[in-house]
Amino acid sequence: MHKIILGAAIAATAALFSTSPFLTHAAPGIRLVSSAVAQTAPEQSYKLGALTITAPWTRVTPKGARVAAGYVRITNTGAEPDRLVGGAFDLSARVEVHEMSVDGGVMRMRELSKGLEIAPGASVELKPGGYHLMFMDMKGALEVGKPVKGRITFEKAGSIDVEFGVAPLGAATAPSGARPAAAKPAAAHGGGHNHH
Ligand SMILES: [Cu+2]
Repeated sequence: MHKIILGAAIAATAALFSTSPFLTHAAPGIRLVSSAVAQTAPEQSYKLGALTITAPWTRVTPKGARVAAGYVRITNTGAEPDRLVGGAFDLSARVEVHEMSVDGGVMRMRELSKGLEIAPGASVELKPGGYHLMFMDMKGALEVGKPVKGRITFEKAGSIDVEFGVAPLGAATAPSGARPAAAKPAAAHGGGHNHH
């Protein structure tokens, strides 16, 4: 059994990442099939002070996974740095800010206990294989097309409520409706509404 050890660096080989039900990150070079990329919809964008939060998304996890990852692009148009320090996610007990990197061919994931700096003028993208929000102790399953409400929290700017679009298992990019590449003006809605 593989266990997620909180607070410790988590290492696994790239091969393990493709098969373990407890890991949610696809290794670079491993491209799982992602369908439904043809739709176009405006990206979701949120303003919080000098910060723009664009296209929050997550993806379906393997059966039995206890964690999921959240991705988003954050742009700081202000003159002061801020820090992404966490957030909330309706299907998880708590949210951490993590960094994933490859060290000698081994993928490692660690919590950024002081958060992730968003420098003035910088645009930081949380994406598979890099920085991400980690949704700990998941208490429900993600389903494609059913966005999940959550919150993103910064040290200075405070918190903003967002909706995370849900992409298929192994998807490398945001689902339609939360897709950064759409590069269209922000709209109030995206990805449809499925409240239950
Ligand atoms: Cu993580």
